[in-house]
Amino acid sequence: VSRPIRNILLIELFVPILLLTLGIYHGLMQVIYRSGVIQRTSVAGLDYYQGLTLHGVINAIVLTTFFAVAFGHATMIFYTKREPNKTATLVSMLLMVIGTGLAAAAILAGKASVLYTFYPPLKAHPAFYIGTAMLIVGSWIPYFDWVRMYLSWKREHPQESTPVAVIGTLVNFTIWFVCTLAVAYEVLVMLVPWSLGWTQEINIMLARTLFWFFGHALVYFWLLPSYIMFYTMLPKLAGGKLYSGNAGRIAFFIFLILSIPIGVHHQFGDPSIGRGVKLTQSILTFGVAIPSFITAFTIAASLEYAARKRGATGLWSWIWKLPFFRKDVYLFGYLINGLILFIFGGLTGLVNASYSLNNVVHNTSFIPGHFHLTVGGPVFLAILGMSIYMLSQLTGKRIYAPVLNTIVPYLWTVGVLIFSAGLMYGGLIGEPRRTNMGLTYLNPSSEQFNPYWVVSSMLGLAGGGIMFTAGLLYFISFFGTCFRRRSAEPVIDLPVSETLHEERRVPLLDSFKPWLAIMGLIIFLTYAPAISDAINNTNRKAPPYKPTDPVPVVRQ
Ligand code: HAS
Ligand code: HEM
Repeated sequence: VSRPIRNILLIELFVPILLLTLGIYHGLMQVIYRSGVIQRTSVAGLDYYQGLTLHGVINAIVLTTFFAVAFGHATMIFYTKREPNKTATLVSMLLMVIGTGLAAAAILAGKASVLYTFYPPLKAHPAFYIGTAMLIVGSWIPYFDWVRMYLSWKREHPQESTPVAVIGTLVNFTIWFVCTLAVAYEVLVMLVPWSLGWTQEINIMLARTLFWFFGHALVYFWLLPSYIMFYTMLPKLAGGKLYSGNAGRIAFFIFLILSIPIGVHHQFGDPSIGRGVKLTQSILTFGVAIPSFITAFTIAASLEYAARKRGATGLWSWIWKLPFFRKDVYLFGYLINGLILFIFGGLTGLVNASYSLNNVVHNTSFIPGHFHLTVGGPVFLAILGMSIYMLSQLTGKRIYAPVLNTIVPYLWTVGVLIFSAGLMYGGLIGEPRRTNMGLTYLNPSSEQFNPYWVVSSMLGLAGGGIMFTAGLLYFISFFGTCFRRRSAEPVIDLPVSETLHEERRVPLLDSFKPWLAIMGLIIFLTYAPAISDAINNTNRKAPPYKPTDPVPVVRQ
């Protein structure tokens, strides 16, 4: 890989991990505020919602987008043996870095405490919206370049099946491109003019519907790079082979058609959207769990094969033959822990997707419990593991403190399990999300004090503390590696799992066109009525709230 591209990739890995230090600090602050250990509206000049916004935006939007682009480049370069266009790659990186800077400046200045979902009625400074739009547009540019690289590779290899990693990357960025069109409309046509004061009114239901068109597809945009690693690297790291490459191809194409038309499952409680749309999108949500079940069985079979190849016997005891805690295959530790967390993340997702159960858990701390097991599980661990792996390869430097790096994913997993168990237990007994509970529910001198939420929020605090510690150990290893001397030539060399069986090329699994057509059709059928409902049924009003008090303001 040429030097300019290498340097751009390194910037795309370094900038978000540097910002992550702030993101992880605010994770710790969140558990401290929530558990009532402090009863204040702000700490170190940053207020509660400002911190929550920094936490969500940095961890879930900035880190994930930068990583998807950097990892996408690495995958496409490695598998197609072609380089991306240098100018396009540079422009994309600059747009992403400047956009992130603008958005971060607006949040740090206290002018954009709108949370990572940023829909109205919360209003931010235009710099926040423009910065976010630049980050998104910057991430589109490589997509078009990769399509070019793929087509050129395909012309040379017409009879070969497209590698699973290439299908995964292109599927992921197609989902991203289509879903971000809705949020681009929301930001540029609705939010920016409103925030500049050019328009006085805004259709909140339409803005929310456009946001969630993007919002749940966004979670699969976070997840798919991890899935690429599970299929194409994990079996090799475990010492075995991938049970089926075509299973992976099917899984990615199902994600392509079902990631977007399910966003309304975040709006089961929104009065404007009709029951028919909610029922349809609820059913499709169960459909989008299918590729994850396919993945669970395929990867479990691949791991079992690897363990038996190493001489394992017994129905379950083969698990212990896997290379846990091995410094030289630390990436295995990051990926397997992510999978273990995802068993619980996936099951809780299915709870959320069930319309009647959603009424119990919506807007409670059950939801952050769920998503720290998903975005904070397989997604975050794969990002950490692969970022340090790529850093080490692209700089030719050996990893600093490899023992710390090896235990990070295990410590993180213990932390998340305790943290999420606390939040989800709390959610089931009514504990709210996005609430500075130290001011009210967990402040014994407040008349809103609720002793039932002490245990759950303390579990959140204990788990969060362990997660924070794991984060610190990772930073030592990551930044320590940056400051080492080069000891090898820089390369991009990804682990590649062979498939267990000889696989024929299946034309349907090697062409994007039919899947794109189905994708367009389903999106149209599910979202035309949702958007029409959002435009036409907007006359129901919600009560106003103050940011310091979870109880609605009563108008006299
Ligand atoms: Fe979700 C809310 C439903 C997956 C993230 N989700 C959220 C929010 C986030 C999020 C951030 O239907 C909150 C948004 C907000 O701020 O309001 N989610 C689902 C469903 C799935 C799902 C059905 N979510 C994810 C993923 C995320 C994510 C992935 C991030 C990356 N989610 C919902 C719903 C809501 C929601 C509702 C709205 C709730 C509300 O009311 O607000 C499915 O995709 C899950 C399918 C997954 C599985 C698991 C398969 C298991 C695997 C592991 C196998 C393990 C092995 C290891 C092989 C069925 C693949 C073996 C081990 C050895 C040692 C051998
Ligand atoms: C929200 C803790 C790491 C993504 C939260 C909340 C807590 C928390 C307590 C607020 C829940 C609420 O009141 O609604 C932590 C701790 C972490 C950590 C202790 C580690 C030290 C992460 C990571 C990610 C992440 C690594 C993603 C990669 C999010 C998101 C939100 C959130 C998206 C929602 C923000 C919002 O509601 O606007 N976190 N977290 N967190 N966290 Fe984390």
